[in-house]
Amino acid sequence: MTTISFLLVLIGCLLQASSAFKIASFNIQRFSNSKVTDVDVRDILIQILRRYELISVQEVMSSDDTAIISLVRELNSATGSHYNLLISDHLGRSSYREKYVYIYREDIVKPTRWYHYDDGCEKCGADSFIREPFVAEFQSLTTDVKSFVLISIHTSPDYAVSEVDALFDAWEDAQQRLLMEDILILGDFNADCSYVTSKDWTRIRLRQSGSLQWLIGDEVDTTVSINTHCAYDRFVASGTGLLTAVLPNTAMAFNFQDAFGLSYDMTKAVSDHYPVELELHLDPQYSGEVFTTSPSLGVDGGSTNTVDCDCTGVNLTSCKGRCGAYSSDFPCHCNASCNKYSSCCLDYKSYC
Ligand SMILES: [Ca+2]
Ligand SMILES: [Ca+2]
Repeated sequence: MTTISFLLVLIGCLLQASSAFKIASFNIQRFSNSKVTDVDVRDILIQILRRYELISVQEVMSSDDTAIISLVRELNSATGSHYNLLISDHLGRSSYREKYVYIYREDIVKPTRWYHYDDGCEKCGADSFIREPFVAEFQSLTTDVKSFVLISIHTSPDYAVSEVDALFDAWEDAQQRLLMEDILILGDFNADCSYVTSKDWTRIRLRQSGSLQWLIGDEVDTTVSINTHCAYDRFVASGTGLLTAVLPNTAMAFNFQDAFGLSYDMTKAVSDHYPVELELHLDPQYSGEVFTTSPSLGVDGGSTNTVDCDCTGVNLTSCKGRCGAYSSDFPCHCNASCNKYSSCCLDYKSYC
């Protein structure tokens, strides 16, 4: 090989490693093995995921991880890149549960610390989230901002207002716990249309805080359906390092139906959501250094705080701070269907 062609190959490798750094959040509606065994759906998912260096995926359904791991394996074989994945606990208050998954280009970005946000005592109905946020700090080689924290969330539509508000507590907790200000809260907030209306914003601290920037506006449509125009999926960011690293006008929904020229039915078979994406400024000094990649796929994200909590001081006959609470042990309930069964606590309407 001549020196010039060697240099071209080297430059090509560097360009491949550093041409862009995009982060996405994608609710892959009820993701399970059926979306991997359907080759058309799987290939579209791969075309979407390969656009990004780091993706937060929501609505991963099964307790075993074979479906999402096999998707990432296919992604790696299609792209020649090395993606790995960090997988949360199976989260929910009933038999219906979901996982959060971070998929990341392991050679240039890797998770360094992670945990499930401790959202209070589920046993007393005093916890804030149906699926507590999954928090992970990442170290990134190619970007200007060298480390940042992602907080993934998929809110309950019924309690989107209180859960989006409670993300403020998860954000403050992450700042204290990780001593980091550069934080991106991302996911399916259900923060629009009938779940969060314009009058609700005044009582949502995450929206009112001057320290946080909402990068996906209320006018954006993140839904595939032609019948809905809702900005459910969001990015909310803090910290000067991260905020200055986000390239202007890159935070948007990725309409993969238009981009790939898909039929409406094919698009809906992939998901009812578009991903939202943003791009980070690259480090002009990036030397080409890479992280060692792991021979195995799938990193266990650990589990929720299982330390037994007690209900001392919790008023089980009130819905104050207990929206969504349901258990056969409770004298009355605060969940969305309590009206139907005439089992609501007396103050349900004023709090939930
Ligand atoms: Ca919870
Ligand atoms: Ca729509």
